[in-house]
Amino acid sequence: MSALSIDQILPVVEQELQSTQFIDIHTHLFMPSLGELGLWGIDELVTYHYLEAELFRSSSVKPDAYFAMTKREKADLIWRTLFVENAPVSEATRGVVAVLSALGLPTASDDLKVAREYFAAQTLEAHIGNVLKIAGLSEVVMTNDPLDPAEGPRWEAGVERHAKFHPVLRLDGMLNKWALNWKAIAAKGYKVDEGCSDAAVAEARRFLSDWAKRMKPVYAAVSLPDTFQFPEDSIRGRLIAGAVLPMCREFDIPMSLMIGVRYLVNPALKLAGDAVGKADLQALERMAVSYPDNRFLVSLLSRENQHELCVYARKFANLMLFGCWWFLNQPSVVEEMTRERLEMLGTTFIPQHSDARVLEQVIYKWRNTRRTLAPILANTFKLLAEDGRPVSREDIHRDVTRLFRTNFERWTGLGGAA
Ligand code: HDL
Ligand code: ZN
Repeated sequence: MSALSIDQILPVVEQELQSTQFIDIHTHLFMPSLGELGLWGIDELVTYHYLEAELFRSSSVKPDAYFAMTKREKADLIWRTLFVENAPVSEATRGVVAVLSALGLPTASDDLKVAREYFAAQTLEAHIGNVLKIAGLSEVVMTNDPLDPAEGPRWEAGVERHAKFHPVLRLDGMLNKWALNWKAIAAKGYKVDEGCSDAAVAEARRFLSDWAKRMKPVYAAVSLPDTFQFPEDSIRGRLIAGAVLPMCREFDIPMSLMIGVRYLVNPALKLAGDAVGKADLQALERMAVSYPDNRFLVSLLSRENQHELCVYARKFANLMLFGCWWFLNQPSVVEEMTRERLEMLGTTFIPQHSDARVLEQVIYKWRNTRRTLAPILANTFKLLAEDGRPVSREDIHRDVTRLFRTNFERWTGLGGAA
């Protein structure tokens, strides 16, 4: 394997990032057979909840008035306010510009007429293929909540699978909203009760096993508040210990814990109303040490939790860090997080996921990831070369593949990876 000169390392890193097809391990995208749950096109891009939050800072419109508008009215207002009357310099607004540019559409129009005509002319299957190709993705991982009344019945009726979309058994409806949802589980023939007795926990496990057989998820997942504690003599604590983790072991799938959300701090903003809080990671420590036969994917929402999460990943090989989640997914924070992860964990983590809710967002989210990470990865390899170990293109290819594919494939068994 020929050693690269210091000056060759950055261009080779950029080439390997560009030529490697990534797996997007957490999105809110849906395979075509799940119908209108799947969001795509300019009106969905422009009314993304990140942009709705930014609208209210630049417009006199009040949330109630805004949410009473039609989708097109909302998009026209956001476009005018954030893209015409102001320069779209935030991460989320610039992302829409990057998508329009990548699709050869005007990026500085006064209205959305041309973009709407373009998307209206697309057929979804071909458009999905084109978008994933531009984004450099071989496949994406979905978020599928069996207790979502808009989605659960579709899976129960039977849905056509899609090779580029992998399901995830999302458990917020069960773990965070038992009081709201236990009757829906009971209505399906599972003998559960409001207080979630031991018998109910066993039935909840049967419910999860039945869904794991139906959905064949690559992992199970839940988002958790900043106040999350474990173990905990609560409905959530008992369901995690008695139903979720045993099901994950039974089906040999990881459990994804996304911790640190402060839900609806501003309810008027609806999906845009959540904020962030620093979590007590001793809950994660106790879960990792108590369940050595469970594998965990972990993403934390607070920047202040990131360094200690790297320490915990060094202590527990059954923890796999992933992503710069939500309020962390901007270059200034991604750079800090990725550098400390490389320094403390080498390539034993998954640097990013898109969290895309609208199909075309993967274009900008992965363009930004490649652009931000290239100099960071190049610097990592330059330091290695300067410290006396020659670096080859093969090294860089293998490590980029590990970061953005192999780590996830091994963790989930995707593609038969051991
Ligand atoms: O719970 C989650 O999966 C979060 O990613 C939320 O969906 C959040 O609203 C979001 O879209 N973050 O990007
Ligand atoms: Zn998400």
